[in-house]
Amino acid sequence: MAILSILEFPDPRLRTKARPVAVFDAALKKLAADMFETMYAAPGVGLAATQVDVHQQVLVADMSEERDQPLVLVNARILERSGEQVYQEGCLSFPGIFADVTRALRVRIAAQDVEGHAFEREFEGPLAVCVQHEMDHLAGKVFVDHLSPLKRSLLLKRLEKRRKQSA
Ligand code: K1U
Ligand code: ZN
Repeated sequence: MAILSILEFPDPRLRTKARPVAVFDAALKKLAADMFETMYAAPGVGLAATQVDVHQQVLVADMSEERDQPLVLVNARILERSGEQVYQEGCLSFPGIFADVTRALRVRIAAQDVEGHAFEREFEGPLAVCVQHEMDHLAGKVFVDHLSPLKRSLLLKRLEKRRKQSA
């Protein structure tokens, strides 16, 4: 396994739309394993392939306390969304920046596992937030795109300031 480097905003590669996975081979299993290792090391609770400069529809997540409930979704699509929630989100591509984002409370997803087996699953609460956040990455979208222009520019200034301080 390997720890991959994570693209940081405003890297234009974060705007790439991921392609569906067509081949379920050993390379895909290695990508998922490397993404888990990268996510746990960061540390993070989710990671999209886009963030490690791989433009295929693969995301991983684990929001459990014990970090023992790994989830991989390949070619995920939202079948239904319901309700609304506001959750304070972070993003490994925006280190040190957090913002309240409004998203669906519940999503029903159709996806495949790394073997190519199709399944459907409903997510609710924080895990539903994480899945939607990662699916946004795969569509070339980032969490600050959900904010007002004023809030977004304040956060981006904060990100710039943090970068200057740590340079
Ligand atoms: O996609 C990413 O950049 C990962 C991101 C996922 C996410 C977090 C919160 C809400 C929605 C999506 C992160 O993991 S940021 C880091 C983080 O939230 C965290 C890290 C360690 C412990 C607990 C949380
Ligand atoms: Zn993110």
